[in-house]
Amino acid sequence: PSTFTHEFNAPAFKAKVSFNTGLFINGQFVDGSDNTTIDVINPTNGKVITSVSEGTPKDVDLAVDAAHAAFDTAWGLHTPGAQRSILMSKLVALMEKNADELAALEALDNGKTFNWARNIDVAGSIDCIRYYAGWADKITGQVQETTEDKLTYSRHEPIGVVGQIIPWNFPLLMMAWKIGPALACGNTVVLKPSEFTPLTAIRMCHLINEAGFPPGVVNVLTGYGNTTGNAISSHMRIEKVAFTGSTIVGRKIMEAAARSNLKNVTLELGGKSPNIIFDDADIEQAVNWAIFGIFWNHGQTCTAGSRIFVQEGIYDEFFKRFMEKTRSLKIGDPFAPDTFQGPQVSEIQFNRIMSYIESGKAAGAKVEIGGERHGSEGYFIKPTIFTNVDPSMKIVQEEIFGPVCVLIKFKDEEDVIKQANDTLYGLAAAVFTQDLNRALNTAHRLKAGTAWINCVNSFNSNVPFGGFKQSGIGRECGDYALTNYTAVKAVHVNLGHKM
Ligand code: TXE
Repeated sequence: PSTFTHEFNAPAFKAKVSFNTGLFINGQFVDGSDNTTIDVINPTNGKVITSVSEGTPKDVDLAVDAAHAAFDTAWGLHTPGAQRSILMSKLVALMEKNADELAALEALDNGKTFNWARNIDVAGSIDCIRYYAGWADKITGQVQETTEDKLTYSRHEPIGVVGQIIPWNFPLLMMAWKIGPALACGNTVVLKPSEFTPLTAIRMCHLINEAGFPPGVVNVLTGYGNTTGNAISSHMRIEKVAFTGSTIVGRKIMEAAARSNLKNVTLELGGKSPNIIFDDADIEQAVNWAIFGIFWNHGQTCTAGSRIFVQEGIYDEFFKRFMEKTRSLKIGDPFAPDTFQGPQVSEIQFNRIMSYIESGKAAGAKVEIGGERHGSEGYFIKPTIFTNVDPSMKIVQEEIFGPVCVLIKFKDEEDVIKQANDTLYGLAAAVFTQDLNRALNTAHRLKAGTAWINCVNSFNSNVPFGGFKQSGIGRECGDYALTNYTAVKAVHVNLGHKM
């Protein structure tokens, strides 16, 4: 397989990085069976960074074979939880050792800033694997009291080979959220990163080998969704699939699972999250969080607070400050220390977002700031604020997944809760107020899997995450995720009951 080599020369990271970029099957880096490759593009300038092997359905079969062999001999019921925990902790130590490199790869490949990548993506991934390393030796069933001549208990067994398909917006973090609970519970993994951002997943495979995981426990196939991804979701010998990505593809995953072997499905999908700011909010904090809510990660966050509802009494002041702060955001090189926003991930996403912006303009919404590309090369889009919107507009209903928000004035609690819940999504919601009753009442009435009070886009490895409505099925993170990766078996032992 080919080798990726890059000389980083950023203030925070100066180093020459080089590693193999093949498919990772049974602990080896190999070419795809068709010998084809996928170009990896640098979103700051549209140029090719490197190319990686392209997986095919045949490669998925090979990876599934390796994962089954590992499950049957070296992992699953063959490795005590404590041993899994030790290996996962070794991986954590290696991730810490290579944290700057992982952050630099993420910045290069995805376009997010090195600082955010280091402090959120990489730090969060390390925290996640550490958290699940702690669970690996604490996964137990229960004893059920039945009758005195019988012993009945349940075992929480690993499922077997699990498939995981992840997106490009948080490449490393989504890998950690997926492999963390799967490995802790004793499953073996066939994972496909996004074709747009494969580099950190490949680098992780090197660290997985270095940590000493048995070959075949983790297999990573770079490849496209409709081939490699579809081969995973429709595979007859994969018992569970976990997916993060668009709602459209989420449906396809579920259909493929239903048509093949009825594998378990968990889905983490899109959102159109409301961010509600009441008159009594701490205005400076509300502005700062609202900025972070929508513009952080270039709006490419499933929980992005893309619909900002501001109460009448505070609206004009909020608007003024929100505009000022938006104007001050620095867009540019992800490796420059003061950059807040880098490029969108790909040309496809750039075009998609620009067409949403055009649709907003055509429908009569007002662009208060932004609404156009930044610079002349790469996929940069200026932070964009729309006002004068109505609920029928696409920019109010659909997930844009870019630095674009709509600002909507509201009257009172009833009014805003009705509007906030008027969406087919239900991933997250935020409310800003100093009134405790109002904060909790509103948080409880919002139809969303996460409700933030006086903050936005805040995550913890031990807190469940997932969507209501069409934002998904199942919960990741916390002990909730363990149930996605265990099969419960009831064992009945006859202690003397005669027939
Ligand atoms: O996502 P896809 P795309 C949303 C966001 C964005 C839109 C499109 O609104 O604008 O999706 O992004 C794999 N069978 N989110 O098209 O296609 C694909 O290869 C199996 C929200 O890039 O859903 C990749 O690995 N797999 C989101 C993964 O699915 C398939 C994050 C996600 O890509 C497949 C990303 C198929 N038929 C996008 N087709 C979030 N919830 O955070 C594609 N894939």
